[in-house]
Amino acid sequence: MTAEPINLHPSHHPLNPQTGARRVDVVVVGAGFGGMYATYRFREMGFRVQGFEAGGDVGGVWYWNRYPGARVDLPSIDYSFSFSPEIEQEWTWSEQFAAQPELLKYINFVADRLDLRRHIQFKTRVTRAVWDEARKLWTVTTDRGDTYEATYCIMATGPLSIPKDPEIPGIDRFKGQLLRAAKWPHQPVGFAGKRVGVIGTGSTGIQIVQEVGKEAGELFVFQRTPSFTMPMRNEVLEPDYVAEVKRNYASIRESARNSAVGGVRPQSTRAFFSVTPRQRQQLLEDAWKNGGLAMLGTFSDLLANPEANEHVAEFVRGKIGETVKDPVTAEKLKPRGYPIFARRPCLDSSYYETFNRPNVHLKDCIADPIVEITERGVKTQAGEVELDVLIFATGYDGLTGALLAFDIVGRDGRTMNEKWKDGARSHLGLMMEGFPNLFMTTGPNGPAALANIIRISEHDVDWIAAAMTHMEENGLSTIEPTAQAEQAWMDLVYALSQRTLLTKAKTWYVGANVKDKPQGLTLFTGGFLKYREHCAAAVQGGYRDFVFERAQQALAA
Ligand code: NA7
Repeated sequence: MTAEPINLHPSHHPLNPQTGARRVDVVVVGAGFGGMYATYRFREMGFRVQGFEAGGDVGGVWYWNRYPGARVDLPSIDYSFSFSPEIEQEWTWSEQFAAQPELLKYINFVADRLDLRRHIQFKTRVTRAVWDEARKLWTVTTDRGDTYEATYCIMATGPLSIPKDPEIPGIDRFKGQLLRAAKWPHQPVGFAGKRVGVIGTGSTGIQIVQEVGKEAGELFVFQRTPSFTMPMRNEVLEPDYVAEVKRNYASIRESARNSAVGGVRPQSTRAFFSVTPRQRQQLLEDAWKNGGLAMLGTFSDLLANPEANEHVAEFVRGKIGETVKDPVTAEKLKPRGYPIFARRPCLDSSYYETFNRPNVHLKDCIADPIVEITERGVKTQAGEVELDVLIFATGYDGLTGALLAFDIVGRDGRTMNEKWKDGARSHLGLMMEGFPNLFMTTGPNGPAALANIIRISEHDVDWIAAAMTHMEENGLSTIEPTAQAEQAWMDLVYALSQRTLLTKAKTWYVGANVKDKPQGLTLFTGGFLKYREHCAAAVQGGYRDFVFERAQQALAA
């Protein structure tokens, strides 16, 4: 990995002497996958681009999430940029599911290869973005006191970038080492001989537990809602396989773009009850053996038919029972009361086996709730667990958190917080009525979280690039969706959401993990391919769902 870049002051951008602001064409907020591609794409179009990133370098979640066991749960081949055939050929993945260090190495490789860092100011948070109606531009200010003026503002802030501490009193009191998965130290952390507690058993907690359980003196896993997790069955990628992939990248990407999940993995049109119980059992056994997210694709109706879903849930509970030796612990680990796959399905290599270790203890926070954090550890109703290290794997203010973390002020002084007070609204997950020239990548009401986020990011940036080209070619200064189009999209998102079981669990997908957050599934559940079709139709229809203003109407910026 390269050393973290020094904070660079982009003095090459012209200064507006009247406002004291630097003038650019495009501001990109965030330097994860979406922000990196946006920065590259818009630079290649000839725009002056300025990126801002809170982290010390590129990478987004993979910059921050350095906890032991952090690993992507989609195949690395899919979870990588597709826009550059050169990069596809030059980079070689070592594992089917890459671990965080390899992902970050890849991200750094791309940043170096495309010379992206000179456009990005790191360790800098955007604090405010205000639409200037007279001059038709965004004024963007940062926590370093910089001000920029930009024609276009791109929010590549990611759906999972604002980590959430648990709502437990006393966090500041803890005298041991407090670690947050999503802000993990850059230096290695040793657990040998230590009493370690982990709060949270989502994808993150599961990855941490199976790693730290091997090393810690004692590991206490504080579980409120158990997750369903399935075998990842990670593998080293053989050179022959990699060579075959490299020869076929174009068709692999094409299949991914034309799939519901934005990746190459089995999907089926077979309904669960269309085959005999024996065949069903065999198919589930095969999926369990194959690993990854194979099980979700085994039948077509697992997120639509509650009865089918429950059969699969029971199959996984059976596997938990077979793996975990202590029947009481096994029972507590078995998720009940919500459909399998309605929470993000997790993949593991030895999570359930970890509970067979004598040093690992499951603390059931439903039967015995956490009361507070103390100086010494975690106090539950039944008593205190003394700890040297306490790890929070307690999730994120997902989908909207990063966009509402600072002031975005659109037309007529209306803020995003006002616009979204009853829940996130957008058109195509890309734009909002009242916020001209402000674009989101992987935004709320798009398919973020339900499909490969890199495919979505690339798609969204390409869509935005096409809209900008349309504007430049036609002398247009602003673009904004109509209120009717936005409402129609929200109606569609809502109607589709009513057909899935995704609304039947308390998750970050529906905002249930954040106190006082408006509840609802602000995700497009029609699949990536359908999403792309809707976005393409908006363009092919001559942007009739959008209003534009002509450049001469704007005062000179
Ligand atoms: P998740 O999936 O939101 O999981 C957070 C976990 O933290 C979950 O088990 C929560 O239990 C638990 N939690 C939160 N607050 C508490 C308190 N106060 N007490 C006990 N337990 C608590 O976040 P992840 O980071 O694991 O995964 C996020 C995404 O990253 C994932 O979906 C993948 O897309 C990758 P709860 O469910 O609220 O009972």
